[in-house]
Amino acid sequence: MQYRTQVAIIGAGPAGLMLGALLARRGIDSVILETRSRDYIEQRIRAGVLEQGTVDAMDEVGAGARLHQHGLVHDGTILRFDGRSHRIDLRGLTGKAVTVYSQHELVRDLVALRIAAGPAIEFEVDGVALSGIETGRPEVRFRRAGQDVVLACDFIAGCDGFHGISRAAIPADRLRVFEREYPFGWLGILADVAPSSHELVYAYHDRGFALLSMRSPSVSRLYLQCAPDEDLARWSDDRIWSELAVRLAATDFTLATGPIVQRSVTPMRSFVAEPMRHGRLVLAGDAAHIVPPTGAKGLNLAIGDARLLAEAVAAHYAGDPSQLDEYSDTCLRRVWKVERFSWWMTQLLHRSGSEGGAPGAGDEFRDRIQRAELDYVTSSHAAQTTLAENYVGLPLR
Ligand code: FAS
Ligand code: PHB
Repeated sequence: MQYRTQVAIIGAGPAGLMLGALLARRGIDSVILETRSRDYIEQRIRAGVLEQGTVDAMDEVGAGARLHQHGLVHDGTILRFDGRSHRIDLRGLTGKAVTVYSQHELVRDLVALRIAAGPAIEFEVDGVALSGIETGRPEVRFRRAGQDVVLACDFIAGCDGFHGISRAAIPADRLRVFEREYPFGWLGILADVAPSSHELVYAYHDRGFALLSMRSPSVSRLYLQCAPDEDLARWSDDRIWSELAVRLAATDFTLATGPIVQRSVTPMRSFVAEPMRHGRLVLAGDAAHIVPPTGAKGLNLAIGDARLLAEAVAAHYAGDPSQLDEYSDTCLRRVWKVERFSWWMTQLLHRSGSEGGAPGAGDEFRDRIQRAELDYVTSSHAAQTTLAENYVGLPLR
């Protein structure tokens, strides 16, 4: 079978779904190809904090109703160390806030919007292969229900995440990769218990980093620093809760516990692939870059790419190819700033040598620098403004 569209989008994650929705708003036809099922992508627990730009994009495409109904607007966030809490007044410092809303809910909203409007999402495809990206007539071949399909298109948007196939379609002698793997990861839990803080708490502790986040007034999301290959079997519910209680301890604070309904270990890396365009292939989201989750940027960076790419593709069809020619450079200028912030937040808050949860023989010089940085950030208006303007989201350009 063969058919055609203007933009073939590989991947139905936040980048691909937002790109498809923004293109549809501009009258541009697209088809989204997804290897997983609808149920699978709508239940995949990942990020939880949306920048204002992401909220604005959801409103622009008409998918913001549930987000405004269930999202939790946060005007501040808390840094905690030595048992003391230091609130960063995001709204007071920047005039902006962030919204706590699960990534899988955002995916659900965008899938529902797309299916209601009609344009195709081909779920559970396999054997996806790109060809002709250096010509004016690229094609995507894939199998759906055992049938071979050829999708002809003008552009291919590689939105298939870090483990997708699109990045590899760029010739190795044209692709430059920049990468840093961190010597720790996050053990994350989802628990049926009301969050013990109204705002997120980022805790620096001798035993390692901990984060108190949330998904709703009755569901908590918490993380603790661990080894990148931590064995979850070594962590009973009691051990998780008691370690979180130690790391999050503060005066006038009690960590409420409850049933843990989901747990996972996520390793951490910083990764950037350049360029984000080769011929008729353009990359967006995790297909091109990864940030450690400390700064809550991965999802938001993916949406930012989709917003820039939709504008560039629309300009191309309106006769102006310049934005598409500049797409990679425009994206990468913002990507590297967000990589820097995510790296900085990660270095600030994670202890060296304490991956196993007990103070190890870490780097004492680095520990003193961390302590000085924390003292500086929590005592300087300028430093807090810098943290806040990155945390609420940098401008697209
Ligand atoms: P995604 O990976 O979300 O989506 C890519 C899609 O492409 C997937 O649905 C995949 O099934 C599909 N696909 C892959 N190969 C394909 C192929 N060959 N053909 C068709 N489809 C294909 N970010 C935060 O901000 N905060 C967090 O706390 C956080 N936690 C995370 C935890 C985990 C375990 C992971 C993996 C990521 C986390 N992230 C977090 C980052 C995450 O939110 C990503 O930044 C975000 O999902 C990026 O969106 P996409 O670029 O759309 O990629
Ligand atoms: C989350 O709720 O998943 C979350 C929140 C803030 C972060 C990272 C993850 O910095």
